[in-house]
Amino acid sequence: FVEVHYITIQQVGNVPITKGDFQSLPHQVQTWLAQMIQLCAPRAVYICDGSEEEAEMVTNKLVERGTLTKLTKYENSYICWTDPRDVARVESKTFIVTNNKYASIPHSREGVKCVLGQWMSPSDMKQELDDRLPGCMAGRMLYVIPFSMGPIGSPLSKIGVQITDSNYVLLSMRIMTRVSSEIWKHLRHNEEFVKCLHSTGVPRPHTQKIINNWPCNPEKILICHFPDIRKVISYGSGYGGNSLLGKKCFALRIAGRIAYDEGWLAEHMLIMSITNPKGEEKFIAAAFPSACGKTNLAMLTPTMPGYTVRCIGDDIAWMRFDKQTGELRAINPETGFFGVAPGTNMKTNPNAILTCLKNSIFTNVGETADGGFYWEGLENETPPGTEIISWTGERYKLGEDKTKKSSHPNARFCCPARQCPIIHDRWEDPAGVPISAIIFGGRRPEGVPLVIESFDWKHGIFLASQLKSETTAAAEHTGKQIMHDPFAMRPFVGYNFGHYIQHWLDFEKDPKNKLPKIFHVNWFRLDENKKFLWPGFGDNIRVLDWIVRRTNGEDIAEISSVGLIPKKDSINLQGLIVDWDKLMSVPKDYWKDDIEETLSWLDGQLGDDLPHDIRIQIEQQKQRISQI
Ligand code: GTP
Ligand code: SPV
Ligand code: MN
Repeated sequence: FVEVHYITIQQVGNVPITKGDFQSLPHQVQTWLAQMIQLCAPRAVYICDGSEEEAEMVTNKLVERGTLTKLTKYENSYICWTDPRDVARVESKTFIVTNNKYASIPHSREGVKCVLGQWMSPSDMKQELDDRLPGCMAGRMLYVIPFSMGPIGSPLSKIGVQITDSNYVLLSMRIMTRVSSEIWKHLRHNEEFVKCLHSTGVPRPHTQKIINNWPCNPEKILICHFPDIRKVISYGSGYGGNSLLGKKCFALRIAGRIAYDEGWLAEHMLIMSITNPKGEEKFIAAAFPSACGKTNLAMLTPTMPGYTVRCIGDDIAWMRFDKQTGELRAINPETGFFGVAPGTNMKTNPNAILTCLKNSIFTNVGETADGGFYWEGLENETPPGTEIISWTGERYKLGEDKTKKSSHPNARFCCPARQCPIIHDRWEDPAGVPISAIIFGGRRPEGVPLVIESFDWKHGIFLASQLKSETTAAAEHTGKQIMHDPFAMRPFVGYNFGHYIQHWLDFEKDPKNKLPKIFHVNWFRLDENKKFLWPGFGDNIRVLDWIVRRTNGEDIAEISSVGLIPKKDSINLQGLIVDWDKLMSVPKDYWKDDIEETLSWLDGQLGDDLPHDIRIQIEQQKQRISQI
């Protein structure tokens, strides 16, 4: 065991730079860093270079401290149990800050609480931050993480710099984004970068007890975005969506606003390709709310012979219409998967399991006595009697007590995308892949058929605007309520949602744009015994096949009051026992109520910001339903 002593060669104010050359950083970074160092008052500063040695040093430190435990069954993989109060995104503490309130949120009707983003004024936010940031890193190391969303140096990519006092965040950022000192070279020409400040909000000496060696400050969590100046400040939480700022904060909320300004799209979407038995490949993007099936669809193992699926991304897509060809080209700005662990197994998603067998971090899952991971869904792959240590530290033997839960329902694996057995060889292509179809979907236990195709672009945007889904453990909502989640972007949009919908509608105005077909899917419809009517997972290829054939113009759809639906027998159901009529029915009473409720919700939330085209769509849908 060799102890490394760093020689302090630089200081900012009276804070030593432990590693890295502050003076060689791009000027605009130095200026911002100097201010943040002074404000947060850390013990020292560590400028990350993205190297393996750096990761090893930080990992060892976290293992020594007990934040991470090595999983001896795999290579370079670790388990982490958080403070049980810090396990999901906190939407109620997430804000967008702009001078003009209505740049951030729509003009909701009087008395309606806007749930499509929360706004705070710059002066109120300043007060909140003044109460939190000064000295917030006292006694801790401040890490400076240069990262790129998208391939380094690509014209579609964006650069960020995250400051954090959490080394768990540093390790996770290394998996989820491209962290490298190369980044600095691309900033030299005064290039803009997204400023990301993160603190767990636990300066030393501690005034509160630290649970599980997981510093956090749940009472004071605040995640705020300043889209005008491309800045994010996150305080009090170490959980993924709150702390890995490249992900939802930057790649959706800030990038969404940049995309609005520049004429492209930043979406909560997976990107995948499907190759049919004839060898024809099509790319699709799909948006489902959190924990509603993106990762699973992006890497599905087809149950239909002759089909191949490849994965480009599982959570976020940046897309723009090519000026020359008019194609919609998509890139995945991330480099890793931060996926829902429970439910993932060799049957539902073997590719995810195979991706996370090395170089991975598992958060709030259970551990087996022989140093492996365990979560609900792995019952059939783990011998009964295996000793489990749950994420809350409880020990039990598998199969003995069915009430025991090994993992938090929002437990996550974090693993490098390049390890995915079906990662597409063009997944890092800076030019992106051409999208032929866009799918929206949610958890709809009732009334909503397996698949609907939109009549046209406007109707597709209406389908996306009326998206609803049962709430999941990915955020702090309790119970299973059906919630509106337009475009699967309710928690992630960084500007006025009315402008966002209009932005989508406007792509139709340029005749050069090759608009992809838009679909709505529902894997989650239940029968009267609360059993899924559709097997899902690998069998979803059957629906994707139908969708791809529709993009080729095959005559396999018929008109219903909610959109085009498959003609009977046009979806390959060979080998399945499904109740087609129940799965595909469009019950009049359900949809009559649904459209009324949708209108009242959209009108209440968006008021006069609800685009006129959507009001027309709603009227047309009402007409069609009345004619059933
Ligand atoms: P985020 O990472 O939170 O954005 O979630 P996600 O959209 O990637 O969801 P994910 O693929 O991780 O799925 C979440 C949960 O839905 C898991 O527990 C899955 O087992 C379950 N699930 C995914 N696909 C299907 C499906 O086709 N049918 C059914 N019944 N369940 C599914
Ligand atoms: C989601 O909640 O949609 C996620 C996980 O993908 S998080 O990184 O927490 O946002
Ligand atoms: Mn997500």
